[in-house]
Amino acid sequence: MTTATPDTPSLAFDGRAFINGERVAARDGQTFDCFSPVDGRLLAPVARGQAADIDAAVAAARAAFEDRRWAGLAPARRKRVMLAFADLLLKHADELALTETLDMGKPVRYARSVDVNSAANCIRWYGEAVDKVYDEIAPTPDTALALITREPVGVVGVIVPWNYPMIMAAWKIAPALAAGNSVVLKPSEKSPLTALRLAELALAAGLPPGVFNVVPGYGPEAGSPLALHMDVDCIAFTGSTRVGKQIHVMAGQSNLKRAWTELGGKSPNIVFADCPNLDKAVEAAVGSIFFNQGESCNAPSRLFVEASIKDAFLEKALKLVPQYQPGNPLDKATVMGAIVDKTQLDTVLRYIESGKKEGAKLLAGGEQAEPVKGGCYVLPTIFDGVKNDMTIAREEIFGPVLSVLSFTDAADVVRQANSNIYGLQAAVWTRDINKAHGVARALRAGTVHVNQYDEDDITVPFGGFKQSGVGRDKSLHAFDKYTEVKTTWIRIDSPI
Ligand code: TXE
Repeated sequence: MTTATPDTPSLAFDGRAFINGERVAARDGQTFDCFSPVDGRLLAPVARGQAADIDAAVAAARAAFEDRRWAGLAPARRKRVMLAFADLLLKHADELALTETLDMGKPVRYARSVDVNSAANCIRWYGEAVDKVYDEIAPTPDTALALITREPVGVVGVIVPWNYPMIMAAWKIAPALAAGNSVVLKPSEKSPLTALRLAELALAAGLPPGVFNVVPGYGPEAGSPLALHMDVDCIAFTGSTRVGKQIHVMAGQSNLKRAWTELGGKSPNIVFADCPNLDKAVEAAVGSIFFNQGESCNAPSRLFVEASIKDAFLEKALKLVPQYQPGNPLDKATVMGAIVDKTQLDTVLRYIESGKKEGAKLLAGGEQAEPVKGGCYVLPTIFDGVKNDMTIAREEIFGPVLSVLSFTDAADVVRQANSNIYGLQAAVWTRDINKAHGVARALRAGTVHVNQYDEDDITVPFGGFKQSGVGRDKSLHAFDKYTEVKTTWIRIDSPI
């Protein structure tokens, strides 16, 4: 199936699965149609993977792991393959960015500058780590040597969502592959196309067949068989808290595979009256909730502004809203694109209605838009007067909807911020160093930002407290998920 846009070349999408180094149809030949949220166009029929396809992919991954065709290579060689893989992403950057945009609706400028670059950088970073991370020797008595080594866990199942399809895949496959594992990846049924290309590029870079397999399909049909599989040693998941809980159950019901989950968020962004730079705080608050159409697990969706500066803050915020009007994601000037599909669009609109019904005050947006006919768009939306127990303050909306709340003092805002099931990220804006440290320490979140919300780097761990999940992506901490720690005792009968 090919598709063309006025200023881009036509693209042909291959929706077949990728198993053992080859493109294959689903075992029973079934497909599902992959549509673009940009304008509703059909992009490709995609293999509708089911248990039999997962079995085939896991068997290929297991065979590759057992004969050590990847883990057995010298670390310097594995590093070279991963660096070549990262280079190939950059070589195909325009194609990958356009595919991501058509598949899930984000503006092509960010698909190119953020998604492709971050995914390539992540693969390069873990590739570099392959021949730089050392194991340990325990401080035991002279009579023995105890080696503490990390070994690949085996076959890693990866299930990713649709909001950052390439980046989420890279955060998991890069450390898993760098540690010597084999991988079976199930992308979201809403955005399967770039993952399939990643597998082709990895093979072209020299990754042996069978080491990285991709099976597209629906969650219950392809995701569950992967999470339940008796020959999968680890399952790494990013998605909703609802399904994340099932992933841990499935791991327990089957072979007690290691289960790691990166789930939802309702991140509090706390602005005190002594915020050092109000304009910056406003830009960060507005820009970060509307980036990626609000479809980010770490979006600062609860904005707490100290009562004495709230009016001034909101006046500045409303002036920025017009910059975020949704536009055609294929247009390089667009900064807010399409919601991933009609189902998610309806979810976002339902939340907006609940905000109105429960008594929040709509300051901006609040309805669907149609910058491109047939696409899924919603206006950037701001609610003031939100109470922490309203649905729009409690639940993850995953759309461009900002809930503004107020507070009286540090103790009050920390209590409100923490009274939520999630604990992914948080931010605090103040020029008082004691308040910054005290509040940052009291916030139950995996990451806390102070006087900014934008810093991000592959060197820092990412993950949540509470129901935002278990485990950390990124940084060297990610190796904890994809390795087993082994102790080898060696007796030393010293002749001296
Ligand atoms: O997520 P799902 P959905 C949140 C966000 C969003 C909501 C629903 O609030 O509005 O979840 O999105 C696979 N066994 N996040 O429905 O269903 C599925 O095929 C195994 C936050 O897309 O969790 C996809 O590959 N796998 C989040 C992946 O799980 C199953 C990102 C995520 O889908 C499965 C996405 C099953 N039974 C949504 N059911 C974040 N943390 O960034 C589904 N899947």
